[in-house]
Amino acid sequence: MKPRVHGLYYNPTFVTPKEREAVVSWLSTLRPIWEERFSDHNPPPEGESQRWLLRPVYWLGSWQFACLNYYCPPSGIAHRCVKAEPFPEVLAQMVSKIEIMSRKIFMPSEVPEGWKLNVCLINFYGSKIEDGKRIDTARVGEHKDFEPGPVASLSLGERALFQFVASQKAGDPAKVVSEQWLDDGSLQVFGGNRWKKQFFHRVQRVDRKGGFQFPIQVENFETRRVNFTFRYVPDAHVSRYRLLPADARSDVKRYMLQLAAGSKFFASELK
Ligand SMILES: O=C(O)CCC(=O)C(=O)O
Repeated sequence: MKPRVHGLYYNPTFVTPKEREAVVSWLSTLRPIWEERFSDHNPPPEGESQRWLLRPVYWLGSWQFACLNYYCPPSGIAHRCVKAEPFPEVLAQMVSKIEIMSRKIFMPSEVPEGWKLNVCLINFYGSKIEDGKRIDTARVGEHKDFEPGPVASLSLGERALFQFVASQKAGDPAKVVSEQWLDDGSLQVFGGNRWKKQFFHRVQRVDRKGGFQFPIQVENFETRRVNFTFRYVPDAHVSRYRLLPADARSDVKRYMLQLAAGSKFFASELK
């Protein structure tokens, strides 16, 4: 893997053709869901309104439902990560390699005790089809990933323009401090203060030139890129659905039911 600067690594050809084939075939068995940002017990704050996320998602390891708010230690840890399915073998093997590599690349102080890549957010990028029209939703606004330690990102499909940005004073556009086109089959790993804590990151746009399309089971959506971000959440911060407080259980029940329709794991969590 080629270091660009300390804490930011990119390998354009990390995924082998055999791994890629296995991942794409496994992806076609998933039923990603669309989530709404808020819920009955977590309504939109003053000045904001309910909204759908821009894209369908699937989480492995533990699920961070948007309406329970995302994992954000040290204050936002309770009841935000709900036990989800384990990684399929092909991802588990790639993750083991990434963990070994990351431990060599990062300084010990940048890798928290107990760190392992035990959570994965799978984002599906493409176009929503509404009334016969295609609406491109392939982007992510600037944000930070608050899970501790390095984050690893695997990309499949159309290349995406990924940027780290520094926030400016109110009203000024964010300043781009680093950018990288993330190619089909690539791995990006970022960690340390600068890339995790100081700067935000975003996906500015996703190309169309490669002609990629994934047969994903989501109605009214065409997927041209899939991204996997692997993160670390301590096991002690992951709740079983049945042990969530009643309000949280009620807010996410509809998603659990949708997931249960396509997953034995979620069906058994609901029993
Ligand atoms: O799609 C990507 O490359 C990045 C996704 C991302 O920023 C995230 O999942 O936090």
